[in-house]
Amino acid sequence: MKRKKILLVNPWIEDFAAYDFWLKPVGLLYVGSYLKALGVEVELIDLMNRYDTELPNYVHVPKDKFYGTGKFPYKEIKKPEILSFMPRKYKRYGMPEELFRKRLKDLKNDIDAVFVTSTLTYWYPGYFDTINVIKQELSVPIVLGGFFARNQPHIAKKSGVYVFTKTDLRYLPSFLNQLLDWNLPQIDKDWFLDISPAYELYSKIGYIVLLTTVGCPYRCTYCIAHRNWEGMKFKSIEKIIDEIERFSQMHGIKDIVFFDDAILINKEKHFKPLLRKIVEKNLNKKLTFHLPNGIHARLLDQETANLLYEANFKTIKLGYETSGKLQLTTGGKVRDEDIVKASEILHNAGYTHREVSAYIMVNLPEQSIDDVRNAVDVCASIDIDFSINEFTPIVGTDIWIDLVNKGKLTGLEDPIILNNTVLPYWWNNMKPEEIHEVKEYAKNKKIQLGWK
Ligand code: B12
Ligand code: SF4
Repeated sequence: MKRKKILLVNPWIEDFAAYDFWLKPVGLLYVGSYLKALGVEVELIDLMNRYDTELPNYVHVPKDKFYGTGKFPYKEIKKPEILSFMPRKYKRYGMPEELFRKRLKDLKNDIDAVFVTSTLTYWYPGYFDTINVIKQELSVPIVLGGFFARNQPHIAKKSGVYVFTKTDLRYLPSFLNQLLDWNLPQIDKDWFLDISPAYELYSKIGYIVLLTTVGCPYRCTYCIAHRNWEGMKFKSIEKIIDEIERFSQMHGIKDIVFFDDAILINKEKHFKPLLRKIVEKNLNKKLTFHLPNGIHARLLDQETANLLYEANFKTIKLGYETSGKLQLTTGGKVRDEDIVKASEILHNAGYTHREVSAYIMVNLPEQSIDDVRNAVDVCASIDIDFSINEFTPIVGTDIWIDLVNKGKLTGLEDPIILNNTVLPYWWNNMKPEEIHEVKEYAKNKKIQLGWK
């Protein structure tokens, strides 16, 4: 029987700014393992892997900053026409095109199809440029999947390739059988619960990103998470520990990062036992752990915080988003008092502002500058760090639907202009100067506190 082989590609990011704050194409790596379980061979080209050993032969790779994070190599490129009004430079981050083409040439005739992943919707020019290079080098079917493909399938199709919009990978065998005239069987495996991301496909990486759950039971109006997954899934503690041990040894890395949307849900049965196991197995002695995706302040208790500290968690982000009335109207996941309480609990456990930081959003509809300033003041007064992120309306969220109903968006905007950096330059909400001012306010606050 002829062997079957698929190439996985993590595409370029094209944007005004990007930083490797622990980015790994976890979804694509799950797809890789699922394909292997179906008897398909897989190979990976990750254009965003700063640790790729061939990269320094082609481009200057900036040194790591902290815990395996760092700046991507980049090249300035022409802005898409629709962004010509933007007073900033547009860049392609990741592997130089020359090296990408060389890798593809090396593979020629040896693969049956290429799978390209996607995340943020407004990064699609990078996905399309990646696909164009693949089309020029290989003449096999190309499939685009991931969040962008799922959220914006009609735009994804403009790439001229096949689009896969499901999250349940049970649909993969029939999809491939139809596409490639194969005869793959259905397998009795859950893509998330029974399978691990295929980190063995890398020869060198700087950290491992894992998911212990998928989904979120909250319904925040600005977030798509609850529409992204059907219900919640919790991976077994044994499997998570196995992934941590196996992949950290395989790659000799120290940093383990969790991408979960709601890791504290069901904490008595899920996260606490996981933390206890990490300590019991002494993994905290050789590894550091990070939670860069905001956790739920209200769900934190003293025991969890103590366990986090003992288990050597070094980055803890709290989802704060805003102060003021919007806290309730956007879904009520957190109030000021929850953040204050979480901070107390974390300080009791031994944490400081060096490890704990809150995400604050700016430019939310109906948010005032004072809501943002107050949120900064609350964090500063309780000794937790803060970062200000610009809001972006995600198609399909309640906020987006409301904005369309109120005529504040047409609903047909090109995702490129929904980029959070671009939004203030055309959208009639906060002005770029106001956003700049509030960011300066936050910066000065850190200087006053001696944190900068
Ligand atoms: C990690 C993450 C990030 C990381 C890295 C993103 C990356 N490139 O990896 C970082 C920190 C950079 C990030 C930033 C932001 N993010 Co983010 N992020 C996520 C997050 C939490 C996880 C992504 C993930 O790994 N999912 C898990 C995997 C398993 O899912 P998946 O990739 O979809 O894969 C599945 C399928 O799609 C399929 N699949 C995947 N690829 C392929 C390919 C093929 C060929 C096939 C067949 C199948 C397939 O297989 C998997 C199994 O089902 C998602 C939320 C979520 N839970 O998905 C938000 C999410 C993507 N981010 C979001 C947002 C809003 C942001 C920010 C804009 C937030 C902000 N305001 O600052 C910023 C962007 C700032 C910037 N300019 O950089 C939104 C989407 C926004 C949008 N318009 O696209 C999401 C959906 C979160 C949300 N709750 O609303 N984010
Ligand atoms: S913002 Fe967080 S809590 Fe709210 S729905 Fe999204 S993932 Fe869940």
